[in-house]
This record gives sequence, structure tokens and C-alpha cells, in this order.
Amino acid sequence: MSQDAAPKPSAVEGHKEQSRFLRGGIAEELAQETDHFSESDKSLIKFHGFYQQDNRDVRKERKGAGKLFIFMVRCKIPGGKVTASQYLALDRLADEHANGTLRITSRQGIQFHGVIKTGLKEIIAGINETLLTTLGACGDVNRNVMASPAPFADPIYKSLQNTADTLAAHFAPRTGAYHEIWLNGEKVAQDAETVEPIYGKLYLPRKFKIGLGLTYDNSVDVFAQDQGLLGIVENGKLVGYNLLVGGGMGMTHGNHNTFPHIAQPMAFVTPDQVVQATEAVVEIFRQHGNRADRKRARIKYVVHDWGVEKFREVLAKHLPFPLVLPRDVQVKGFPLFLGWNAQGDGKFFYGVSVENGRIKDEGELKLKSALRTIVEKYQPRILLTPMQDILLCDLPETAQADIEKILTAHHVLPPGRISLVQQHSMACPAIPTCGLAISEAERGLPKVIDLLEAELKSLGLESEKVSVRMTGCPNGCVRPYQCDIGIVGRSGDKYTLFVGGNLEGSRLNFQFKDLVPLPQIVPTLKPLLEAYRAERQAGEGFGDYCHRLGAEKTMALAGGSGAA
Ligand code: SRM
Ligand code: SF4
Repeated sequence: MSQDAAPKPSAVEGHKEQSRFLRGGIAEELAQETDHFSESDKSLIKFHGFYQQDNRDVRKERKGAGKLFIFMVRCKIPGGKVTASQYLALDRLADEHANGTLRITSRQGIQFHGVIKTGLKEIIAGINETLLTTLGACGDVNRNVMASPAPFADPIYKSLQNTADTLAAHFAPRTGAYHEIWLNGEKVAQDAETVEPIYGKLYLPRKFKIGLGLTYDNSVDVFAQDQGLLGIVENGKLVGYNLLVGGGMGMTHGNHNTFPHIAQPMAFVTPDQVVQATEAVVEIFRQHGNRADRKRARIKYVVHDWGVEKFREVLAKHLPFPLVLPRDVQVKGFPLFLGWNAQGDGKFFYGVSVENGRIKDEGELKLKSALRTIVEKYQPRILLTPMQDILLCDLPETAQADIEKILTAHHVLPPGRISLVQQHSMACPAIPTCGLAISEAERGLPKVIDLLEAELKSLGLESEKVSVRMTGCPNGCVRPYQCDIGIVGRSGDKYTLFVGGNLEGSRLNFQFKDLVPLPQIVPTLKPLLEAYRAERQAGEGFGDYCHRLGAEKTMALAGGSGAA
């Protein structure tokens, strides 16, 4: 190969190019009596909102029988808004076609796990009947647009939610493939130029994620987004947004070319400029994103490799209006919206803390039944949060006692009886469904939280808000590289620990100790928690303390160098 030959595009680029706008052989494979899809269709089905997985818990016992294929189906729900009837339909579909659970995601979506190939058509059609969709929930397109779920009767929050809807609709794939395959739509001859005016036939180099927050409400983690829109309010009015570009969490252990990155402020845009500004960013990504190495195909690497100044220069050329520099603002709040809250319009909402987003009935905890009972009876508007919780909205004050009674009868604890550390924790699904998991997360975190709760209590730190996020691999699906304590799967039951981020998620944390076995996570953190108790300044959070101490001193407290 000559030195200046363009790098070879990845195999997925070929799958997209030959797919006839995401059709591939999906319809044909669906009609066959197989239990899984071929390699090229496996990458295309993601654009349709589902993933091919296998049940990893039974791999060993099945030995020669091969994998037990199952599918994860993801609903794309801008801003996490769900009506009562949509929720009830999803609740039913989970029983009929999946493993009986609903999984609220860290991007305000809902996932079904354990769907088998023959159930795919019915579940996807069922989701669409409710007017929700799975199209573009995964794949190399704009993903679910996040927005603060605050249900207050406040025009600023409504404006964020409306903008999320506008962006989601504008950047949705336009191909007719989805309707043809899943909704028995008619085949319409489409002209290549008009099918995907934004994406073209190769779509984006990789996924693209947008989140809208406010300087006083960063519940969507704007700094983790490919494009964060940080709303700025002056004199009670949303005057515009700082446009941040280049956030992302995923990295690969041992590959220093990959790393988490915080989105950088590039420009200030007024509310009516948001769509055009996003088109400009998406176009830069489409033209300059890496199409050869999928591990480096995110816009964060364009921002990192070019630097902010160059990115701004290029952005200015793509914008149809003059680029205005971003405002100098700080981010202060990270609300959870749990428990009873007045909405400001005479109605109330109740935020239910859902452990790791899993809505299920298990043992005496009957969360799925409790939510179904309440939703059937009161028909609330529903909002899903970026912390994987659920908010039941538009409730009359008179319903409060009855709703509490229903929750208690199903053993669902009120926030007052859930520790602050649990409220501020999240884990990704990991094993048994995620094919990329190296370690447990959703099933591992409860053990860590139990020990941490006891430790914080014995140190008198139980009223501190400490955020803990655990993932089964370094891809970072619950944004573990910005919080107080990040726990990232490394090898079997061993994890890499990160500290020094903060509750607001405005800076990256740093590696504190590598290869820590799960039962040793809290004992390893203990000296640091003790030092925090002894030396913290007024109002200083745990992550802020670690950040002030710096990586070297922090590691010394753990009796190590941070490395294995
Ligand atoms: Fe994720 C891949 C689950 C949010 C970074 N993510 C996956 C897959 C689909 C595994 C796979 O590719 O085979 C996981 C499915 C597991 C399962 O069994 O359900 C998965 N990601 C999730 C969810 C469900 C985690 C959760 O606990 O809620 C979240 C779904 C959100 C949604 O509704 O769309 C989820 N994933 C995220 C986030 C957080 C965010 O977007 O705010 C990130 C970090 C931000 C980012 O994108 O950098 C994230 N997921 C990844 C990556 C790393 C991508 C990278 O370019 O670095 C992968 C791996 C990949 O795409 O190849 C991944
Ligand atoms: Fe899977 Fe890794 Fe994402 Fe967890 S962080 S869901 S293990 S890809």
C-alpha cells in the first residue's frame, strides 16, 4: 500500500453501502426458520432498533448446542416522554414477547431483553402501534435525544422538551425500509438523493448523541454528549444555548488512542438556530469522522485531534449565520426529581427510584405490578430520567395517600428510605445480555452499594450525595467517567476504580486503582473516604475532594499507584 493511500473503510461501511438504505437481507432472513441473523444484517438491524445477543448465563451448560440467541429491542423516546397508554402497552409487550421486564436506559429510552427472532415483528409492530418507535434507537445515526425530564409547569422546560422532539424528528432516518419490513408498508421506489438528505447512503461514521440541559439542571450530562446543548436562562427567559461538541465515554482497555472526552463549548446559538447548528455539526462529522477504525469513529476524536480553535473555524464555515462565541457559564445542579413534588400548576408528580432502571417483579418487590396498577388507575403522564428512574406526573393531591399505599403494598420503598448513594447510582445491563461485558454491573452494583451504605454510615457520611456508576466494560454506558466513583469492568470479577469527577458531571474523573476484585472495592475506597471525612472543606463533595487532592496523593492513600 502506498503511504498516502486512504485507509480501508471498515466492514460496516460496506454493509451500509450495499444495504439499499438499510434493507439488506433483513426481510428475507426474518422469513427463514433460523434463530439469528447473518453478520452483515447483524449490523443493519441496529438501525432498526434491535441487537442480536445470546444468553451468556447458559453458554456453558449448552456446550455443543451453540448459543441461545436472544434480541434486545430499544425504544427511542425523545426526552423520555411516555403516555399512560403507551406505558401499559410496553408493560404488556414485555410479558408477551420479552423476559417480563422493562429496562429504563441511561438515555431515557426503554429496552426489552430476551426477545426471540420469531417475536421481533410483533413486538416492533406493537411498539409502533403506540406511536413510539425503535427506528434509529441504535446504529450510525442520531440516537435518542435527551432533555431534562423536569415535569414542572415551566415554559423553559417545555421548550427544552419541544426542541428535543424537533431534533429527533429532523434527524430521524427517512428510508422506507423500516415501514416495509416491520409495518408491512408498501415498497416505494426511492431516489437515492432524496431518501436520506442529511445522512446519504453511508449514514454517519458512528452514533451521534444529543442532550439538552440547563446551567442549573445538568441531569442529562451535557458534557458526555456528542453534542450538548446547555440552556442559558436570563431574566426568566431561555436566551439560547452553549453548543458543546465532542463528549463521549467509550474507551478500550490498553488502547491509548481511545479515551473518554468532555464536550467542549464551541458556540452560542439562539433557540431558533439550534436545528441549523446541529445540521452543521452532523455534516462535519459525516465528512471528517473516521470511517476506517470504528473505535475512533466518534466526533470526540475529531474535536480532540483538531483542537477547539480549528473545530470552531470549520464550524463557522458550515453555519449559515455568524458564529458567536460561547458564554462563560458554570453548571451547578444535578436534580433527581424523586418523591412528591408540586408541578406549579396545581398538580403533583412522584419520582420512583428504580434500581438500575430494571422494572420487574422479583421476590417481594413487585415494582412492575405497582407501576401498572398506578398507571391504570390514574393515567399519569410519564417521564423517564437519565438516571434510569420514572416520574409519574399530573397527579391530583388527593391521589397521594392511595399511590403511597399501592407502592407500600408492593414493597416499593419511598425515596426517604433509599440511601442517597443508591439514589445517585446507576449500572449498565452487562452480563447476561450484553455481548461486550467483561464483568457484572447491574447484578454486581447492589452488593457494592450495600457495603458502601454501611461504610458511609459508620463514617457519618450518609447525608453526602456520592454518585456511583458501574459498567461491565470500558464502553461507559452509564457515563462512569464523570461521577464521584466510577467502577469499570476490567477482567472477570476485577474492576478499575475512578474517582475525582463530580455530581454535576462537569469534569472527567481519573483512574485510582486497577484490577480491584468486587468484594475489595469498598475496602479499597475506605482510606479515601476516611481522609475525606477528616479533611473536607465546607460543602465539598467527595469527588471535589479527590480532585483537590490530585491523582498522586489519592492513589497513595489507597496504598498503590493506580496501576495493576
Ligand atoms: Fe451503550 C454498546 C447498553 C448508553 C457507550 N450499549 C452498547 C450495547 C448495545 C452492546 C453492544 O454493542 O453489543 C449495550 C446493550 C446491553 C444490553 O444488554 O442491553 C449497551 N448503552 C446501553 C444502555 C442500555 C445502558 C443502560 O444501562 O441504560 C444505554 C442505552 C441508551 C439508549 O437508550 O440509547 C446505553 N452507551 C450508552 C452511553 C451513555 C449515553 O449515551 O449517555 C454511552 C457512553 C456515551 C458514548 O456514547 O460515548 C454508551 N455503548 C457505548 C459504547 C461505546 C461507544 C464508543 O464509540 O465509544 C458501545 C460499544 C459500541 O458501540 O461499539 C455501546
Ligand atoms: Fe455492555 Fe459495556 Fe455497555 Fe455495559 S458498558 S452495557 S458491558 S457495552
